[in-house]
Amino acid sequence: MTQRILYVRLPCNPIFPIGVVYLADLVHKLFPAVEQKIFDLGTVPPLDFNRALDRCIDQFKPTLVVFSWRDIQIYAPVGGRGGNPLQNAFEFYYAKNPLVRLRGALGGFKVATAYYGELWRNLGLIRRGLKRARRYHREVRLVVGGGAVSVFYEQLKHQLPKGTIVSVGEGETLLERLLRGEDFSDQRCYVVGETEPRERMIHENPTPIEKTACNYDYIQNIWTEFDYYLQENDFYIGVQTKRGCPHNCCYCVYTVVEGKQVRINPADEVVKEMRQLYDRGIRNFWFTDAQFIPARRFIPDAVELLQKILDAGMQDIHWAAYIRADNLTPELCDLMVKTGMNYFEIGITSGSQELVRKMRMGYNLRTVLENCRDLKEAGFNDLVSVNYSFNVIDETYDTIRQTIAYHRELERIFGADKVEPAIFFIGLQPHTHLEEYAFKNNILKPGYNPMSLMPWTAKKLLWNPEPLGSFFGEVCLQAWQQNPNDFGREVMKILEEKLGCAPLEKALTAPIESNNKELVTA
Ligand code: B12
Ligand code: SF4
Repeated sequence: MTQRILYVRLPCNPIFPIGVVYLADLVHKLFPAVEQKIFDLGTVPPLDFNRALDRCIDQFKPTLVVFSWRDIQIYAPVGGRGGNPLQNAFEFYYAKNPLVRLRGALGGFKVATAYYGELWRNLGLIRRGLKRARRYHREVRLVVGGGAVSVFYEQLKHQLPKGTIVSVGEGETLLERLLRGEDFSDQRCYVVGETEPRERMIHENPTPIEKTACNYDYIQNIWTEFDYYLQENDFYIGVQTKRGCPHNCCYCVYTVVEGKQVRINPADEVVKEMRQLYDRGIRNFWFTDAQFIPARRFIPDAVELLQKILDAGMQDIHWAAYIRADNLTPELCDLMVKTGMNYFEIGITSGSQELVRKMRMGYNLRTVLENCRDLKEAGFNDLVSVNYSFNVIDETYDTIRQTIAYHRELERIFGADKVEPAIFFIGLQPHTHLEEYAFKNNILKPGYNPMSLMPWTAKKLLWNPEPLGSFFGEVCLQAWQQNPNDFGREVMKILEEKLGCAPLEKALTAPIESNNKELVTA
C-alpha cells in the first residue's frame, strides 16, 4: 500500500513551519510515490482546531501521522499567551505591595491556565488525530517531534498514546527508516510503552544528511494554506543554512539538540531555495540556524553564502538571524549590510567578561565591540537586539555595573535607539550545564518536572536565585510600572541609577580566579 503522510503542525504563533516543510521535502525526494499533506494548525482559529483536524483526516486518510510541536516553555519578557509571563511571575514572587502580589497571582494563574490549557489541548489533538485516523487505517502510526519535543521528550513519555514514536532533534533519517520499514532504534527516538529513552539520548550525534534546496513547487502542492505566509509582508520565512553549534553555553540546549558538529548546507542550494521564495514575493528571511556564524572557521562559509545571494540578484531582501558578533570580519560586515541584514540578535547574556567566561560562552567581549564598530562602519543602521540574562551565575553589583558599561558602549556604537536590550531570565532547561549546576547546589533535585508551572517549581526554573533574585525582581517591577513599553531600556536605566556604571575596561577584563569553578570545569 502506498504510504500517505499527514504532517500536522500543532497550534503555534504564526511562525513559518520550516521543520515540517523540510521533512516533507526530503521524503518526497526519496519516495516520490508517497502521498503527503501539510496541515498547519498555526493558521487555524482556536475554536476550529478539532473540526479542522477531523476534516483534514477524513479527507486525506493518512497511514502515518506526523505531529510537529514547536514550543511549550513560555518565559518570555514579552506579551505572550495569557499575558506577560515574566511580569506575572515577578509580581507574584517579588512585589511588596499585597495588591500587586495579588495581581501577580491572578496573572500567574491566568498564564498557568493558558500554559496547561495549551499542553492538554495539544496532547488532546494528538490523541484525537490518532483515533480519527484509525477509522480509516487500523495500523496507522504516530510520530511526534519538533523543538518542544526535543527539549521535553522525557516528560512526554507519560502523556502520549502507547506506540507513539517520540523523536528528538532532526527527524529526516527517522522518517526515511520508517518508510523503508527499517530498524530505527539507533535514531534519537523511543516508542511510548515499548522502549525507554536512552540515558543522555539527546547528547548522541544526529545522523548527518545532505541538504538540498527545498522544492517549493512541490510544497505548495501539498499545503493548501501555504499562501497564508505569503500574504503578509512582515513574516520572516525560515531558511536553514547550517545545523549545529560547537559552543557550550551553560544554559543552552541548542548545542545538544542540533549537535556540536556544524554541518553547512551548500550555499548554492540555500540560494536556490531562497530564490524560489523570492520569486513568490518573499523578501524577508530568517536564517534559522542556532548561530549563523558559529565560530571563526565558518566565516568563509557565511561570506560565500552572502556573496552568492548578491550574485543571484536578490538585492531588495531583508534577513535576520542569531549572530555571534565575535565572529565577524570587515568583509563579512560589508556583505551583511549589502545583502540586507536589518535585524540581528546577539546573545552575550552579560556585559561582564568575567561572567561570560564563567557561563562557558567562549565570547570575547572586546572582539564583539570591535566587530560591532566594523558593522556600523560598513553602514549597518538597523536594529540590534542584545539579549541579557541577569543573575545566571555569580552576578554581583560589580558585574551589573560592567554590563551597564558594556551596553552603553554598544549604544555609542549603534545609537541608543538602535540597540534594544532584551532582558531575559533564563528558563532552565533539561540537559544543560545549568541544570547540572542546580543539582550540585541543591537548587533542584533530580526527578523534578521541567515542564511544571506550579509556583514552587516555576520559581526555580525561572532562573533568578537569591541573594540578588529579589533585587532584580524589584527592579523589573519598577520598570514595568514606569515604562512598560520600553521595559529593557528602563531596567538598564534603573540599574544605572541604583548602582552606577563601571569603567568599560573593567567589563572587558576577566581576572582568572580559582573559586566557583563548577560551571567552568563541570
Ligand atoms: C530560529 C528560532 C527562532 C526564531 C524563528 C524565526 C523564524 N521566522 O522561523 C525566533 C527568534 C523568531 C524564535 C522565537 C521563539 N522561539 Co525559537 N527557536 C529557534 C531555533 C534556534 C531554531 C528553530 C528552527 O527553525 N530550526 C530549523 C528547523 C528546520 O528545525 P525544526 O523546526 O526544529 O524541525 C526539525 C526537527 O525539530 C524535526 N521535527 C520537527 N517536527 C517534527 C515532527 C516529527 C514527527 C519528527 C520525527 C521530527 C520533527 O525535524 C525538523 C527538520 O530537521 C530553535 C532552537 C533549535 N536550535 O532548534 C528555537 C526554539 C524552537 N524556540 C523556542 C521558543 C520557546 C521560542 C519563543 C517562544 C521564545 C520566547 N520565549 O519568546 C519565541 C516565539 C516563538 C513563537 N512560536 O511564537 C524553543 C521551543 C521549545 C520550548 N522551550 O518550548 C526552541 C526549541 C529553543 C529552546 N530550546 O527553548 N525562535
Ligand atoms: S552559541 Fe548560542 S546556540 Fe551555541 S551553545 Fe551558545 S547560546 Fe547555544
